[in-house]
Amino acid sequence: MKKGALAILVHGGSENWSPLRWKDRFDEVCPDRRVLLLPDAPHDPAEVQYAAVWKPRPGDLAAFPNLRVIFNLGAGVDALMADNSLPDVPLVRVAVTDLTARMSEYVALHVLMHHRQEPYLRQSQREKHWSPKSQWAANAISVGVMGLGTLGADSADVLKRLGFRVAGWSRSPRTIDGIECFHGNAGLDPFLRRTDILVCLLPLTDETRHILNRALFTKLNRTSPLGAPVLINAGRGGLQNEADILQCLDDGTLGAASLDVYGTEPLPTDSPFWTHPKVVLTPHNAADTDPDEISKYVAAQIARFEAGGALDNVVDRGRGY
Ligand code: NDP
Ligand code: OXD
Repeated sequence: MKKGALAILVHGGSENWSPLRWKDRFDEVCPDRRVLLLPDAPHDPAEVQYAAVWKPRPGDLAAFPNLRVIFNLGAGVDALMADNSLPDVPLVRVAVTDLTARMSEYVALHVLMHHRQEPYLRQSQREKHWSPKSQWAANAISVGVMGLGTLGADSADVLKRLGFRVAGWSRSPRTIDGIECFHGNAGLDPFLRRTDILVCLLPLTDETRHILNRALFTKLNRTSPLGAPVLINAGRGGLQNEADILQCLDDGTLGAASLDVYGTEPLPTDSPFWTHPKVVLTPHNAADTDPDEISKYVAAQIARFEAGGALDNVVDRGRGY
């Protein structure tokens, strides 16, 4: 007998968010269940017990009266939390080794890129002229990671193993071997004061919206070997005040920025970020959600849940992440 249906609602735009690819993967890992690719698949809303979603339209999920669990197909749930009609059922997010490793690759790549002066060296290459500046050691650079959750803690560990002096900042106290841990409002200023490269891996919540602003940037270490502090944001665009970032790059408060996420995505063609000489952009692909891995993760969670087990990585709606 077929079990309760799984509805797929995916609105991504890039290749890994191809709805058909997700449908194929879920058909394979949930052979005993109807997998409905919405909005087009004919269905009775009452048959849907599970939803696997990425940026569904507000109100979409309220249509299913027998929904038991919502699986967000990414780590960040800010888009779902903004839906006032979100059904009051467990909301599970992605926290898997595959995604975590991808984010740590991105963070290591961009920290090393700024540390090793790659933008300057590539420019020199194009100009066919070397004039290398002195290269400091990794242990001369303090990296500060905002967010010490699944992604931040792993990135911090990878950076530590590369030799950087690493600190992290979280909401509640954390202890991580070899990482100087700060937390809460009281911990923010001392965390910023020692930071040469700021990596942001926070979730977007009411508390963190626009936290990356001029007032925060001015508190970063002004005596870094890099000359001026560097910002790397792979959390969410809503964490950053983009006008402040541009002004701070122009007046030297910031030396450079790597941005993966933006207030409006895709980044509008008239954004000054595209051509800014101190900015390195990526298209919100710091850590892609892999349909093969994540469909298996969701299917395993459903199987465990139906056998009476607990769901993993359930979002705390009060905290917003
Ligand atoms: P987690 O929920 O595991 O970790 C969140 C961390 O942020 C925790 O350490 C938490 O503190 C901290 N935090 C939350 N609110 C505050 C606050 N107000 N003050 C200080 N610290 C705070 O999330 P993940 O690590 O899995 O993911 C982080 C974010 O990365 C996602 O929400 C998403 O937005 C983004 N992301 C981006 C991707 C991309 O491709 N660009 C891909 C995947 C995720 P505490 O430890 O005390 O709870
Ligand atoms: C996520 C993302 O949250 O890809 O997983 O942004």
